[in-house]
Amino acid sequence: MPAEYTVFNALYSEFMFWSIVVGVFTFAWMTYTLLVHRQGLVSEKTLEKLTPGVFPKERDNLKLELTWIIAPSILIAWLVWVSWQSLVGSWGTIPDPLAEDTFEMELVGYQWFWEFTYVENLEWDGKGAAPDGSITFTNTTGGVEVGIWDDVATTYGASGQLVVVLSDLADHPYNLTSDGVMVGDIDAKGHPYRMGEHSVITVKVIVEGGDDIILAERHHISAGYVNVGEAWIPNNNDILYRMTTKDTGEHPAVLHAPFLSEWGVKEDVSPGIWTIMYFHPQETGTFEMTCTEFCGLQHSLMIATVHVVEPLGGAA
Ligand SMILES: [Cu+2]
Repeated sequence: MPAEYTVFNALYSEFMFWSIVVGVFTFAWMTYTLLVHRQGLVSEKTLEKLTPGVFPKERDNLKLELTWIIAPSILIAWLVWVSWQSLVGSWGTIPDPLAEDTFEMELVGYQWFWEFTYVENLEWDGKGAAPDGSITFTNTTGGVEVGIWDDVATTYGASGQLVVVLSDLADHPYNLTSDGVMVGDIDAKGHPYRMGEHSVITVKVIVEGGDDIILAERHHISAGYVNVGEAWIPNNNDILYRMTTKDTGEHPAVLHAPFLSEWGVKEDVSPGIWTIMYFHPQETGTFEMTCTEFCGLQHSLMIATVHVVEPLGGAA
């Protein structure tokens, strides 16, 4: 079921309503007819003597015939109209790739997995309980500077050890300096930080007893980052997928069709052809993307996870 804010949600309800109306009418009439005209209930005398191949012309009812032609025609015309309008609403305007709130990505289907490639940077906050502004992240050419300010230091500094962790790469702890402010070169291990990486910087305090309290967490994805089966996309942006399918070397490039049921969008992707698909998430959360074009033995396992996150400062 597509999200409530999508045009397909209203369309689904419209079709469901009329299907129920027609269904109830048809089955009620059918049941009535079956019961009233069952064998033995109508006497031999009044039984119609029908001749095979001859239409019982004397039973003509022009009004009834016109009704059952015109009424369904009006209903079908109406459903065509509302479907057409939702398609226009959904596909009518291609998002401008250069616009601030357009987030472009590449999506390639393989037998049997989805590969996402970032062409724009994305940054968002994970969980965090530190007082507002008491932990700051600043992008610099060398990496990300983390600043931890006095109020966090005094709250946790005496009882525990503040730690900054850069995950996906390696745990990299920093001790709190005496003035309560720490600016660390997170890239000390020589990793090409923010270059084609998805990195998570976590600032946590390890309190006595060994428990971790996460104070702040920031995620970075840089243009060039490639990931299989999982993607993060910014909320309230026009998401523009550029899509094709490729071979894996072992398996050939075949037809696939990514289907994002949350937004009701689906599109065929073919070898050697780049095509697009776009949608506009308006809620954060985790959603599924499946393949809806039979593409071989493990077609049903081609499921990717799409996380909608609240971006920092819009799409980069
Ligand atoms: Cu597929």
